[in-house]
Amino acid sequence: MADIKGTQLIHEYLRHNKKFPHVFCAGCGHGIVLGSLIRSIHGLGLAKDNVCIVAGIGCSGRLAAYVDFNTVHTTHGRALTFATGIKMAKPNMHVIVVMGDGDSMAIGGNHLIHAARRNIGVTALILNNNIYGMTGGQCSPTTPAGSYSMTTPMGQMEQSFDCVELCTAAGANYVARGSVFHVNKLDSMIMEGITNPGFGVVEILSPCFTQYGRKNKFKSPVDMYHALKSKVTPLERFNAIPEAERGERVPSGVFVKKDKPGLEEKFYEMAARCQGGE
Ligand SMILES: Cc1ncc(C[n+]2csc(CCOP(=O)(O)OP(=O)(O)O)c2C)c(N)n1
Ligand code: SF4
Repeated sequence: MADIKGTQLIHEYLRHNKKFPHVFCAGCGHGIVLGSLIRSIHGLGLAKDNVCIVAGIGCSGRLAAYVDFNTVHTTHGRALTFATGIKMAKPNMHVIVVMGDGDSMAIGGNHLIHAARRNIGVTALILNNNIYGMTGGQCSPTTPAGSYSMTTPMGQMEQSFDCVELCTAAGANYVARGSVFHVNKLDSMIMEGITNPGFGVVEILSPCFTQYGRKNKFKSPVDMYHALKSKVTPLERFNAIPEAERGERVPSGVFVKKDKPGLEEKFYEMAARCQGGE
């Protein structure tokens, strides 16, 4: 495809005549992820017909509606099940799943674990805003201990999931964590997640000022982005800091990169063996 950039990219990849204006609040990180996803797909030179975006329900789930690829907007927590079916039926399709932290790790937590265990060849983008954005700010499995939400007015008492550790332990081939403040790195993580075989997960820290920030002493969306900038620390630098001094810092980078064949590769290889009478 010709070398197009900026707004030309938007015209090329968005369903601009059908689905706009978009629903995202001012300062929402999810729109930045949308831009990163488009740049990554364009950067890899993938044909639109060969890409399928599968989304669950939530503000994050709306991304699928805006882009001009094959798209499926599924039920809450079930995006990975639809994606698994699509990938098994069409192994050459690039299947990219977009989920929120609630969608992927609460109602869809079981599917996330088993997609990683099976190492199905899809790429999961987990837009982690630490809250249920769309439904009014209830706490999610990643709401940090002590922080406030609609359902934890005195502060969250439970410990939260670490998405990277969860997906690593469950067996995913590619596990990375990026943020919407560091978009160039995010673009390369998404590209690597798409091209690496097997199950790829990119956790993306994406602020929600409306439902999380306002309750947790952030003055503005900009304030949240400043906090994100100071918190996110490249993995090597993070590891060099003594544990007692890490404070609020969150490591970012590529945590796992393996090349085990995806489930669909193993399945079609077995099918060929069966048809060959072996
Ligand atoms: C089976 C089912 N349960 C609950 C809901 C209500 N619901 C819609 S979106 C959502 C949470 C969204 O939060 P998250 O996945 O973190 O995404 P965000 O909106 O923050 O991007 C919930 C609970 C639903 N649509 N379907
Ligand atoms: S509620 Fe939060 S996640 Fe949803 S669009 Fe607004 S800022 Fe984004």
